[in-house]
Amino acid sequence: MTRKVYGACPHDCPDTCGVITEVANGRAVKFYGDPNHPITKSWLCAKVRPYLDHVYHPNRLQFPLRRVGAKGSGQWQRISWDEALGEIGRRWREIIAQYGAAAILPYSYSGTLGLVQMSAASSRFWNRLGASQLERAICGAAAEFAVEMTLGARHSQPYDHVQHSKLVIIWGHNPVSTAPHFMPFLRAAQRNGTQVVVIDPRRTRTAVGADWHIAPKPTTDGALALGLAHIIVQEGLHDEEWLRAYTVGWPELRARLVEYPPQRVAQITGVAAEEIVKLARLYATTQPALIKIADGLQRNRMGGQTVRAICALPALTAQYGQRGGGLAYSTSGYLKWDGRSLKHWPDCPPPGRVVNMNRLGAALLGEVTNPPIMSLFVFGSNPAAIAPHAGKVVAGLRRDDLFTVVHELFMTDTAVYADIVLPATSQLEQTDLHKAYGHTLLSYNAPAIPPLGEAKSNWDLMRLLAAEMGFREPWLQQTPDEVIAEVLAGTAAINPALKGITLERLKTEGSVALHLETAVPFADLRFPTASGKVELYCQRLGAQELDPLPGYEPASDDGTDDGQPLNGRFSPDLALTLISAAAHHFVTSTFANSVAMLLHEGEPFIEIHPQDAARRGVAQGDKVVVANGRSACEFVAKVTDAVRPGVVAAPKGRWSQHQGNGRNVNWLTSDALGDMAGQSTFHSNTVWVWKREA
Ligand SMILES: Nc1nc2c(c(=O)[nH]1)N[C@H]1C(S)=C(S)[C@@H](COP(=O)(O)OP(=O)(O)OC[C@H]3O[C@@H](n4cnc5c(=O)[nH]c(N)nc54)[C@H](O)[C@@H]3O)O[C@H]1N2
Ligand SMILES: Nc1nc2c(c(=O)[nH]1)N[C@H]1C(S)=C(S)[C@@H](COP(=O)(O)OP(=O)(O)OC[C@H]3O[C@@H](n4cnc5c(=O)[nH]c(N)nc54)[C@H](O)[C@@H]3O)O[C@H]1N2
Ligand code: SF4
Ligand SMILES: [Mo]
Repeated sequence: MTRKVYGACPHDCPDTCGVITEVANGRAVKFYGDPNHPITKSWLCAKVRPYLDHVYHPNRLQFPLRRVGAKGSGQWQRISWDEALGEIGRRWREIIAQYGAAAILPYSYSGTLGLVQMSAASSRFWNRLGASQLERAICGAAAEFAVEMTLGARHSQPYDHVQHSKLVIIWGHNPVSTAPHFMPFLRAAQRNGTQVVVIDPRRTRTAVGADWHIAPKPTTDGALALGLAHIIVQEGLHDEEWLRAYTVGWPELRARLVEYPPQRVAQITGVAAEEIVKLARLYATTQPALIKIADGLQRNRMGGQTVRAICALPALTAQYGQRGGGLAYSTSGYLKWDGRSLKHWPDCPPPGRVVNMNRLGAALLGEVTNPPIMSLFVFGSNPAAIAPHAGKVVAGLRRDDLFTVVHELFMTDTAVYADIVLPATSQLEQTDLHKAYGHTLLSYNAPAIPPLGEAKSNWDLMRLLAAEMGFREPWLQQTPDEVIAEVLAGTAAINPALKGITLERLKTEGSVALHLETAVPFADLRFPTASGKVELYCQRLGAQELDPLPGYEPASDDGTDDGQPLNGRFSPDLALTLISAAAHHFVTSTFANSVAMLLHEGEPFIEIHPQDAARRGVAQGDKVVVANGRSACEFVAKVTDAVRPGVVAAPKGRWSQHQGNGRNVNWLTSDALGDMAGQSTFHSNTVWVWKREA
């Protein structure tokens, strides 16, 4: 007898696929895409198709472990859950007595994106405890902020509206790998004549399938956007009437555009002036025109302003509010969970101080004081592998006086340094509710199998921790379904998008579409900003001492470790810019311990342009050192013109424990913050490359 269980893919991906697990005798035997899901349409990506290998991976952690050797030595002793919780409670009570609860830092991110296992589990208990707050700025903080400041909300076209677009500019985004279910819609549109332009310093899988690939220097896209705007205005291709009616600050922006003639923009971006002119004309005369972005574009020091400048283009050409036109970024703004019912703020002590997750290493090493961080609790994230400046993160994790607990499915680069490791359930073993950032369906995930070994879900662990700390509030002890029901009810009271959507319906139907008045974002041309218009000039940015107009400034990394001199080790004219974008077969570091995925990805490699390789005496397949003031890592060179000269690329997500000298690409990345919202700056790091002598 097999049983079918409906669920949702929990991983950090805009598609949030509907999945079906077939279960026989308590074991999952088949796993596939839900044929009735309008986005998934029965197929899953290469990463998640063999999901049962992930769930039943021989290295799954199944029991609590206590460190017995030195930190990082890999010597463990199996303990019971009671012992583990007792030790955590005892250590925390000591820390709280001496330093206060803010000395405890929970660190979690996108292992799962569920309402219960991510959102409730990363807020309720920690708020009640009064722990430090984590500024969740590692991914798309600057773009989210820039879009909200400019347009008022993150609203985006459904994938299938691309059939109405005559032109699609995919800008610093690689959906073939990172939003795969958008691609069949795009390909269908292309067959009907839609033109596709990709703007990316790398010839990505997405760029290969485009009509035109433009490869600017990283971090210069803001100038490129302003250069396009310059030409559009100069040639009178803009819509003056629309700008006057629906924007704030058009005269000011217009004055600024004078600074961005094609020759100057060509110099900044490395894109030929003729190409810039051609793209401006194409964009302004081929409508509806859609600009599709994600977060890679803004993972640098100019990310916020870059997104602001791009947001101005659909305003110049009156593309907002058009079916198939405007900006496609994220659908997350349609449904924001009611903070009160989700997080229970009013029932908690005042929020603890905020620690930016991009500064984890620095924070552990003393940047954060009063109180210092004395305990770190990691779940749903692998900071030793995914946070910038990993050398600092690892040095922090090695601190003898830091009490570290890691709740994980696997012995990751982070878990290796824990004092206590707790086993976590996979999505097949837990209950959750998922909203997507690429579409507007809400999906219920029912548990298909019992937890492996003694694994517990994030939420069940939070319930146990709350009990251990003596917190008796019922909202800390709810079942997952009770959490979902409470948050749905609280959110429905303030957001009509949930009209008619109940837990019962979600449980029987699996996926339910949000109730939106129209699928076309900003169809009524009323923008939920302070002014009700597109804010080309944004007062609120000015108030934060940020440029209130979209602009561009050169902003490169110096490749140093917090400004420490490079001591002549690296010659400035041999510097390269390192991008570490999404790997096709991993989701950041998830699946990077799968033998099959590792075979697909091959050895840890760095892509380098033939000119740059020749200058350094590097040939195809050579072992190379990639270094800067922060660290030195080992890769194999892939010599290819898929990267533009001056740029090297090594995908994110590799585990350090699987790589050359035990250091993955994040040993090289900078923990400097971007121009807005504490954004990470992974895609614009200065490095030097040379051939490794045998
Ligand atoms: N297969 C796979 N899918 C994923 C992920 C994964 O790791 N693997 N990660 C998930 C996550 S966490 C996220 S946030 C999304 C991200 O989704 P994307 O934003 O699509 O992913 P990235 O690969 O980070 O960046 C996209 C592209 O930006 C380019 N880029 C970098 N710097 C610049 C620049 O300055 N200008 C321009 N024009 N382009 C630039 C990179 O070369 C890259 O090809 O994907 C999600 N989906
Ligand atoms: N160099 C470089 N680094 C980057 C980026 C980049 O572009 N370049 N991108 C950044 C971005 S956009 C993001 S979003 C981050 C993502 O970084 P993370 O949020 O850390 O994501 P993952 O690497 O997927 O690690 C998630 C971990 O959670 C575990 N996990 C999964 N489900 C559960 C669960 O239910 N409970 C518990 N306790 N654990 C679970 C998984 O086993 C995995 O080890 O990485 C960032 N790092
Ligand atoms: S990672 Fe994305 S494309 Fe793959 S199954 Fe999950 S939601 Fe679907
Ligand atoms: Mo992300």
